[in-house]
Amino acid sequence: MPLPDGFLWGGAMAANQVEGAWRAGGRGPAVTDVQTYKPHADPKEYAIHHVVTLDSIREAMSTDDTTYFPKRRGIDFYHRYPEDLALFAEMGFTVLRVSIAWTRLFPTGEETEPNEEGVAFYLGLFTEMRRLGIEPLVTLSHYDQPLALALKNNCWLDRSTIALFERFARTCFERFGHLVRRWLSFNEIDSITRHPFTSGGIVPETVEGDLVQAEYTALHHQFVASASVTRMLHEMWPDAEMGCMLTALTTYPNTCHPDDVAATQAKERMLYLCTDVQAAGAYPPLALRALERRGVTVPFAPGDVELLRAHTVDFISFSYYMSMTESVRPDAERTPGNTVLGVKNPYLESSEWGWQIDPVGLRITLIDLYDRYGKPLFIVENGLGMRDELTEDGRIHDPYRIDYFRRHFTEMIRAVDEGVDLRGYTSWAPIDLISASTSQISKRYGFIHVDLDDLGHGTGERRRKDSFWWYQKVIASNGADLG
Ligand code: BGP
Repeated sequence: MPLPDGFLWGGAMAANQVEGAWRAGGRGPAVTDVQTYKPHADPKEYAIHHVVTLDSIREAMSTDDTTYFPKRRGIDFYHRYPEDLALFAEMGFTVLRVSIAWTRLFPTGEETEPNEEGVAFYLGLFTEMRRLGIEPLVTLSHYDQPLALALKNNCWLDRSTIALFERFARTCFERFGHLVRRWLSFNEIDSITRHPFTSGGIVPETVEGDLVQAEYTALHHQFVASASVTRMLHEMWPDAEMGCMLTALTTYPNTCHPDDVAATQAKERMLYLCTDVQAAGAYPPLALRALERRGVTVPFAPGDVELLRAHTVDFISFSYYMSMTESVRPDAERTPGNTVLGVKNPYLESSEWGWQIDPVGLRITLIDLYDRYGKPLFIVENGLGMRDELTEDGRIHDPYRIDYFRRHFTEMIRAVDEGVDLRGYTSWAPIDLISASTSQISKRYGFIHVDLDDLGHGTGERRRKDSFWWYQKVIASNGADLG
């Protein structure tokens, strides 16, 4: 069965992983600016670059170095976006997911008026996208919390950040709302419990008391902020839509032993907590009890429960790269995934970075989420990070990437055929960019190659890979031709 007419095809990226120009145009420092690249890190080390200390932050901010701070330079999308957008349009994109860097608009997060140079940049970006027939799908918060807030009060740990985020969101809706109709509040909002600095601006060593409590306190503040800006968007732009965004860490029992099944059930409950709150409007009782048993108290303020219930999202988006298993055996072999360490599934292949490739898992995830919430879905990240080789004649043959997408699209279409309401798909990523967890570019995701190495050497030249032409054909056929 073909995908519905109007199904949106495109790609996804994040400001902190592509823009570069970290001090241009009045941008203030973000937490991603202090994430270093450790050239000899074992590729299977995951999330190593999310770990910071006050000393490492101070040391990072004492230098303008961009060699070992790859997110400061990205792929220079800030200056090169017209060329990149033209390449995306050549593939036939009808949607492109990007994020707005909070500190381009509010350099410390606390200014009362936005930085007009930052506003002008995004106005230019979204206007050009619309000119090319590409709908912007915009993430408000994609890992680049204001560093000033992190150092001042641990950012999202402090409830005062909600009002600052509301000011940022209101500015975005006022200045870009005529160009952007689909928004996402927080990228992988669940990830704050895995890397609190990147997702919440929390510097672990400065947290008094239990770090897990701090993570869930900050997560609650983000839930409140998400519901608040959802209400704001609907008031300002009644036809616009707000989505939540989940890391779909699809997990199977490692064996049919009831203990493995029970452990998987308990894990899945916490994996769905964020969509339960943002899409269904409340913390499920069993999740609250699980938090309580962990010694975590959710800091509800008067009005929070009513706000969360009244202002749920219009659609659910998620990232899906891999799946994993859960086992009660302490000696079970583990392998990295997307900022997680899961028990290895013996039936699946792994990428060089250890992520287990599971196309059927995408269908399982789509059906699970639609079954659970009955809201429209949007796949906003899916892709394969691999090392690509340039041939003598400057070509990049990436059959492994075509195979990954072909198998995932096949399962995605099967899920739609089973009745899932899927609105669109943006691959991660349409163009090579800086990896979130390792700050490498050598972990290449794109249909477009960027001539840069992990330390920033190269021309930055863009080259179409074989997968570029394949994806162009897939989009032209609305998914019917995956050959
Ligand atoms: C997700 C992030 C993206 C992207 C992706 C790939 O967690 O939302 O920003 O980075 O993971 O992971 P990585 O870049 O670590 O390979």
